Amino acid sequence: MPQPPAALPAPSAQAPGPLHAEGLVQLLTPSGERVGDPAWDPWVEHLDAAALRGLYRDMVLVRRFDTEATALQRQGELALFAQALGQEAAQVGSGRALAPQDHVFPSYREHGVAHTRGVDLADVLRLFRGVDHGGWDPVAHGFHLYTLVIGSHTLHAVGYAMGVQRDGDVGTGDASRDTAVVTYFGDGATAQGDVSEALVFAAVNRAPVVLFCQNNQWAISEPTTRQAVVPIADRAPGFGVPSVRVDGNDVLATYAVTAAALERARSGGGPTFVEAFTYRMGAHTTSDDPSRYRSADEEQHWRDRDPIDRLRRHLEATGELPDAFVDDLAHEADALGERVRTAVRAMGRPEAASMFEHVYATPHAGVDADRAAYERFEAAMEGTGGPTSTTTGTTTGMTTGTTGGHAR
Ligand SMILES: Cc1ncc(C[n+]2csc(CCOP(=O)(O)OP(=O)(O)O)c2C)c(N)n1
Ligand SMILES: [Mg+2]
Repeated sequence: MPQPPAALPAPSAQAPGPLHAEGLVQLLTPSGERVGDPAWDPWVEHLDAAALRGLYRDMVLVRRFDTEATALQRQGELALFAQALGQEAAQVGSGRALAPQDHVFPSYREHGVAHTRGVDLADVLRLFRGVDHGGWDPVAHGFHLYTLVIGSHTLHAVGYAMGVQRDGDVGTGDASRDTAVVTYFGDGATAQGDVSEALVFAAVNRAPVVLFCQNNQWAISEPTTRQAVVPIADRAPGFGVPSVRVDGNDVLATYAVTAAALERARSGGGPTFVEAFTYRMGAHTTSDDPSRYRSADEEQHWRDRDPIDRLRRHLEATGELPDAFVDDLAHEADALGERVRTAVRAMGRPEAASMFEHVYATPHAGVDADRAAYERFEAAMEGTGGPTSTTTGTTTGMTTGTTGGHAR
């Protein structure tokens, strides 16, 4: 039996595992100290103290939203909720690097990015309440609808980026025209075939796309070590897509690497893969109980590296976080919480027949047949006391429990 050549080392000998944190791009240490990096400093040097406070405000508001939405689910007002808790720096830093004309394809916990795209966070909860397929206008915000089919939207993003390229909106040198596309997905998603296909199409077409992976170290109960044996970012160069690993709990560093990747895309330089190394501090969703598969010590380790605390420490150390700002922000967060609660409770029930709308942009025989069958069913139920769209609506999936049997 021939032996494999000794020159072929085992994968684990080629690179450290997917959870190693050495060599991440970092501009703020966990204690809030600004560290210089000649390669990345130029991308953030225009951010003055007011801009940093703006990033801090974004993160505080997004976290308040997260807490409020989780409470609403526990009160039975939402069917399900997926927290962004712990990922605020990855999302706000990257989101604030975008230009108005850029277009984002998120997965389902990108509330921080939604906020930076001007989406009313209350509207994000329409989907989680089960009263809407989306909740906002993707074109108006350059922010596509949430996608729950893991990894599928990375293909949509690359396809959209190829469209942008064919429209001639890349590499013109006009800063208000050149456009980049960003797709957000998780560490677990990188094990899906769709993401590999997206990388192939992005590379060979030199698509103006940034593939932004939030490695939050968990795919529900599966750790990243079950998805990869090398750092996830190391995969991309094999497809011909350059990659960068960044400290995802450092809002400045995620801003810098995303700004650079976006600029590369807009100028016609092609795709970039960003791995933001972060931690999902909450449960996967409100249907999950992480204490069943990870330790309290691990959770504490990452609480000590909270992305919001990091920027707060920096602003405090530099004397740039006045009490008045903190007080105003606390009031603003309270008002946001109140507004979200009121808005959610006021969301009406859709007509059941509306489920057939917006499935396709153009008329579709299959959807028409489904609608007709549904209408026949409703007509047959008329007067029987059985289900009709006005008596049961489509919110029957709404439960007060923590495990309502919803797809997760
Ligand atoms: C194609 C597909 N397979 C499985 C699922 C079930 N599922 C929902 S979330 C999830 C884990 C995703 O983990 P990751 O990509 O790391 O994203 P995260 O939730 O950590 O943000 C899985 C397997 C799904 N929604 N879609
Ligand atoms: Mg994950």
